[in-house]
Amino acid sequence: MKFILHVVLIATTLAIAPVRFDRDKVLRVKPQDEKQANILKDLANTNEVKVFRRMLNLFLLFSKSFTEKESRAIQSIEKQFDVKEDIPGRHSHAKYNDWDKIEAWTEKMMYKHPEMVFHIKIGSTVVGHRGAGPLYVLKIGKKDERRKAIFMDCGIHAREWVSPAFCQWFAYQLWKNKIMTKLLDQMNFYVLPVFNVDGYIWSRTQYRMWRKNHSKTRNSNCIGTDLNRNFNVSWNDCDLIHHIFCKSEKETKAVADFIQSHLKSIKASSTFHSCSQMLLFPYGFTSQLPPNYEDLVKVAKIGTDALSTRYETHYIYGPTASVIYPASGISLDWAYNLGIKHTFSFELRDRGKFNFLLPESQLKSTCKETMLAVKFIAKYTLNFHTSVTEHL
Ligand code: 0X9
Ligand code: ZN
Repeated sequence: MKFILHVVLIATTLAIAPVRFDRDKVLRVKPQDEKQANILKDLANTNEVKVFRRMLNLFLLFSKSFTEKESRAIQSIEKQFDVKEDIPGRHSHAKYNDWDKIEAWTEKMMYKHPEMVFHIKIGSTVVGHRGAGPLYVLKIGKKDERRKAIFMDCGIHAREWVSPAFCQWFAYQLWKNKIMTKLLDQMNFYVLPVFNVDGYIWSRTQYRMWRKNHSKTRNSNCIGTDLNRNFNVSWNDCDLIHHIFCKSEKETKAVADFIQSHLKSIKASSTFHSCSQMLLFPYGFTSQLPPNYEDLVKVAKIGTDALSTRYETHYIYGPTASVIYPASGISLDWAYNLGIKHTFSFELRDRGKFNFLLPESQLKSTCKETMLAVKFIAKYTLNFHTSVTEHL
């Protein structure tokens, strides 16, 4: 069993200077017995492990000497912690694009396919780059509002860069891929390329491992709320713990309002995260199984089988609470409780090596394999709802 711990030694930074990771270390540690494994498990369960220099010896005690290959992998992870300046150049589907490029890309999509791509302003970012900006969902498909539709969102968690990259790839593939073009004849897609724009900008420019949005939390000096704990589902206890309230965030409210107002047409939804190669479905807030559990298992099984045919990437699937961990306020459960009975959540590549720092070299292959699962879910949803309507 291997764990990667990123060890933030001391980050002394000026308030607005990007957080540097030059003196940080990434340790790949192989526990030698159960006791060591348990200590590491506890540490790995925290989102971020901050360890001061004098404690480093404790970790080094556990670590074996690394092979050359492992050391190279570690160096490559360490390099990625360096926050880069905005990279000049064009938008690319093989790269992690900055927000500016993604914004410009959505405009371009509209101009390129004026009959099929529409901007829908659902709200605004809180901080933005140059002040708050609009938050757009791309409606892809024919104008008809009554058509069956799938809602997809990417980038709810700032540091999971592969997720917005997938939404961009998906939209681009709709015209490249015959099956997708055929699906577009019959259904629409609502694509939110970056849910958490402010967080994404922060992660791109200041702090690579940022997860939440960038709003000021009520009654606290903390910045940021986890948008995937902010949906109105199973909120009684969370209220007391986090001193925030459900749908407190502008982004959550914008997305929730949009989905609610399009509920007649939205038949399925998928949210894209990284990492750990999982296809999850409800519930996260309880260990009870959802009423259409068998159906969801079937879709998840075929979807992940399809995904693995391309590069043999292995996914596990199942209810969120048991497969990953119990969590309240997640978008997946909220959408399900609203009546969208085919709601899935992808935790994209990888599992355990690069984690949130998936190299760009893996971007295309990740997107290509994910498309296979998404295509299956879309086809399944369409058939399911067509046959349901036919039998009414
Ligand atoms: O903690 C989360 O919000 C998700 N894991 S992540 O590492 N991407 O942060 C899991 C929550 C439930 N599953 C999803 N909605 N993906
Ligand atoms: Zn996530």
